[in-house]
Amino acid sequence: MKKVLVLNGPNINMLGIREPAIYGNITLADIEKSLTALAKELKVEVEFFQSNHEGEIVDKIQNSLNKICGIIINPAAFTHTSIAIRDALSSISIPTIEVHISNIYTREEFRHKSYITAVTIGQIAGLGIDGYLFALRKITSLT
Ligand code: CA2
Repeated sequence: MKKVLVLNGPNINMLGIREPAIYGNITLADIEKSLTALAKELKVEVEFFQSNHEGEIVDKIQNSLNKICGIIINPAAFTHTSIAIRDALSSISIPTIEVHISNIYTREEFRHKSYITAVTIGQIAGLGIDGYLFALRKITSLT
């Protein structure tokens, strides 16, 4: 069965626990539960990985080679800083979609820049959990 990797970056484990004004009450467990249900419908396997450490995310991307057919990534704050994650995605060339829960373009200016989008198929921002679900549908249809 095809396998999609869902990668979440720093502090996403805190969703729903703090700052519900920006990210709502949804938790990472809720996101993973919804994706698991959709994956069943789409007949695709999903693997989840969340880390607060840039190097661990780079390692996970590198280790995906020949095991994973698509990546959904919310790099969180590393979106705006990480050339290392961008280079890792670029080096493996597995189809990737970038997701953000919030609309990063209506927030602080430092969030407007993504180092990641240029090495992805595209970016979804501001649609909450639905962004992850649409990304799974899209990546499954492409691979
Ligand atoms: O909107 C998104 O999905 C973000 O990737 C979320 C990141 C943020 O740094 C990006 O600019 C946009 C933050 C992840 C969650 O951070 C929390 C902060 C406080 C309380 C709970 C979560």
